Amino acid sequence: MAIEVEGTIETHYRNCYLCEAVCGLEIKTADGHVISVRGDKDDPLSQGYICPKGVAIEEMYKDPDRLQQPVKRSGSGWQEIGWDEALDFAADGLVDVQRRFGDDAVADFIGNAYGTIYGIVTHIGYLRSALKSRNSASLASIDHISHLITSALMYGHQFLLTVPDLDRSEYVVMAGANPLASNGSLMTAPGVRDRLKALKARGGKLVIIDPRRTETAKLADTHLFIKPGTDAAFAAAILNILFEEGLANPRSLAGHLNGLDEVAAALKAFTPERAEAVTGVEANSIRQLAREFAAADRAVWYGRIGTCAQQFGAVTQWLFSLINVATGNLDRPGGFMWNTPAVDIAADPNSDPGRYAEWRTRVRGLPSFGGEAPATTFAEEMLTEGKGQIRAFVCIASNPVLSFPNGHRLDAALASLDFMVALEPFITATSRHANVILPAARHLQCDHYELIFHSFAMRNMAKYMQPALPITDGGKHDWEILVALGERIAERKGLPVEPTISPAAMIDLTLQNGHYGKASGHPAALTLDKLKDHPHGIDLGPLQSRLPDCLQTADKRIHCAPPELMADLRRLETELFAARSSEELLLIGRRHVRSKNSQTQNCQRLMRGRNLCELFMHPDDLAKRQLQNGQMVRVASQTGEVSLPVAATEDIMPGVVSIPHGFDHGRQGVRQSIASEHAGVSANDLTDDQRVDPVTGMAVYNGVPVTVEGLYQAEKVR
Ligand SMILES: Nc1nc2c(c(=O)[nH]1)N[C@H]1C(S)=C(S)[C@@H](COP(=O)(O)OP(=O)(O)OC[C@H]3O[C@@H](n4cnc5c(=O)[nH]c(N)nc54)[C@H](O)[C@@H]3O)O[C@H]1N2
Ligand SMILES: Nc1nc2c(c(=O)[nH]1)N[C@H]1C(S)=C(S)[C@@H](COP(=O)(O)OP(=O)(O)OC[C@H]3O[C@@H](n4cnc5c(=O)[nH]c(N)nc54)[C@H](O)[C@@H]3O)O[C@H]1N2
Ligand code: SF4
Ligand SMILES: [Mo]
Repeated sequence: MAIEVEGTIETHYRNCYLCEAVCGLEIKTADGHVISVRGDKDDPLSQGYICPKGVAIEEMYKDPDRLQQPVKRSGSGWQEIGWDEALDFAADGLVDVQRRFGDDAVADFIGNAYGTIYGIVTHIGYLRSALKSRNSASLASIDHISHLITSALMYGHQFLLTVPDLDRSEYVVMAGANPLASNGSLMTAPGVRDRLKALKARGGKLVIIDPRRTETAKLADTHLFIKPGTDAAFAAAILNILFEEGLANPRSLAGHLNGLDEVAAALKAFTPERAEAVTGVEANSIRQLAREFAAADRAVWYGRIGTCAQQFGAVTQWLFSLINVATGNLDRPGGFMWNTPAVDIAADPNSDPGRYAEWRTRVRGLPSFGGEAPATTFAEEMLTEGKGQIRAFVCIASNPVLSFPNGHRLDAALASLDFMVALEPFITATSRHANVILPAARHLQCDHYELIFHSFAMRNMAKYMQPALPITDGGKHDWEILVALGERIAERKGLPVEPTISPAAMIDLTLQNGHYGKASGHPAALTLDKLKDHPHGIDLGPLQSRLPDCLQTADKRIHCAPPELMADLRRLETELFAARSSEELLLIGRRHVRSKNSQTQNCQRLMRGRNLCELFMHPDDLAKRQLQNGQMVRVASQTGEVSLPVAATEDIMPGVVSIPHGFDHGRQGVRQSIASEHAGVSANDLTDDQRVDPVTGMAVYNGVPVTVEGLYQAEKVR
């Protein structure tokens, strides 16, 4: 059992829900309150590790700004209403818009928080099958679609996502990732600092490619500054060297590949000298890295948000995967590997393998992917009149006004809608536009199976968590809200109301039939009941090689040269290698241990200390503009401008500036009191929804041209 009773104090084992590391927590509760949170030393993956955000869960649990029940917006402000009334009102509003303007007039979006709310993953389809709108989108196009499309086109399924097997690697290259701040992404590696230190202790090497000398770069053996947005040129040059110097050796992969020669031929023009001119990395450093990587025993080349959320995100992730393929490091211990999840979404025959460009969006003609539209099209689809215009929106577990590129345009678009519903526990910069807000019960009141993040873990793992605290106030789970809303919409539209089962029951069935399930004959014989008896989670061993069985391409081979990505090499030639002004500053993002997207700024404990929302800039760039450290500056881009203090640092490349995202909770109507006091500005008032990776519609958060000018001196703002 998950609960050991010690007097009135109960101990619960859960996972932290604030980042992808999903650290195991030991939570003590008494009389309906959390009294302590610490790392669970018996969690097989995190082994007691916890960061400051994990500890802050205690304060976040009792946040007084959190909505206790649904609220409806009226002329005189927000009014608390009962669940039945709220759900009827939401369904009426959405169906009314669909009756008047067609099904596609209602859009939906599921954002970041869904990764740690498994019931949204299991039951989002219930709402969508009632809405029947093609304007459905998810986090993919603002987070990881470049990775999904690479897996879909190369391996046959978007969820065949590969992870760096850090714990067994001898040579790790990380580009566009700063796991010491983020704790890792598409790489569930709690306590990553210790894992990287262990790599070095066993004689391994860590190489970081990043326009900023990050916390992770400071730990690395080699750090290469790269000009933002140019990683595709860098990776193409690496592959070119591997092919030209005869260093390519796919080893045991050789029999499973299609098209590698075609890639080699297409990359001939991408020499290290040309890459140097574009990336700012010396040709000799590129050569040395290619040779060392090829010579290393068990190496992995990994890229994350900095190389995904940029103009050539898809091509970059594809080339990175090919570097692993060409050196025989795919599916190899210590290389780029697939997890073998206990609940394997890629193995579900009903899952979308990542169908590409089945249709194109109305206004800009961007391709659909996996049945979804790129979320970066939503503002224009809301603002552009005509048949198919979006006029209502269901926003789930997300704060897109602060997270989408060109957030202030989306802000205006949301204000223009006929109707909006938010599944969200706060009145945020986004949900303030809703007609009705449906707040789910707190994470700690919900059961949870670690469906998404254990699929990217450094070991195969299964963990089910029972609620730590009961739902006392008539609250609902997100999945119950999705079902209740879906049912009401279906009834109103005269569609059949489908029966459903709980997320836990679904997981139980899939577990039993999965890789380690009772039905498979695996000795672990997993069932949900068995997981309930192991509250710290069950360790299912190190990552295993899965080729060729896991492949879902028709010919069961790895497609190295997907035409959709090969075609984009031409854009690389024409756009990336075109001459650029050396005077422009390029904006990139940044993450800090003390903040998580827009979710943690209402927590006093995390907001104490130095202001995080500063512009990082190289001292030479300050001097050129006669700016002083700490001074207020105005940063302007093609889409907007923001004013914030500048912090001089030699850790950032000259010509590059950085602002973290998720700030600016000071807007009128936001009810997050601590966050509003420390408002800061939104980096996404500078990013541009019109400047996306055209292959996928992926948002470009990194490499945004901006100008910076001084406002007034530091004394006046401090
Ligand atoms: N400039 C710039 N912009 C970026 C990025 C960047 O690097 N730079 N990164 C991008 C990335 S990778 C991401 S993932 C996105 C994140 O973008 P979003 O999807 O907006 O994620 P969050 O800001 O984390 O907001 C999550 C919301 O979920 C709500 N929430 C919390 N718990 C629950 C719950 O139990 N149920 C429900 N229904 N809701 C809940 C929170 O209150 C919050 O409003 O931002 C993107 N935007
Ligand atoms: N503390 C904390 N942890 C988080 C989050 C958070 O907000 N705070 N967010 C979570 C989410 S939603 C995600 S998706 C993950 C992301 O996890 P990571 O991918 O590790 O995210 P970042 O820490 O933003 O690191 C991105 C790095 O890319 C660099 N970069 C920017 N542009 C370029 C470029 O053009 N080329 C190269 N090579 N590098 C570039 C940046 O300088 C930065 O160091 O983190 C998760 N964990
Ligand atoms: S590293 Fe991430 S999952 Fe672990 S305690 Fe911190 S916020 Fe939570
Ligand atoms: Mo993300």
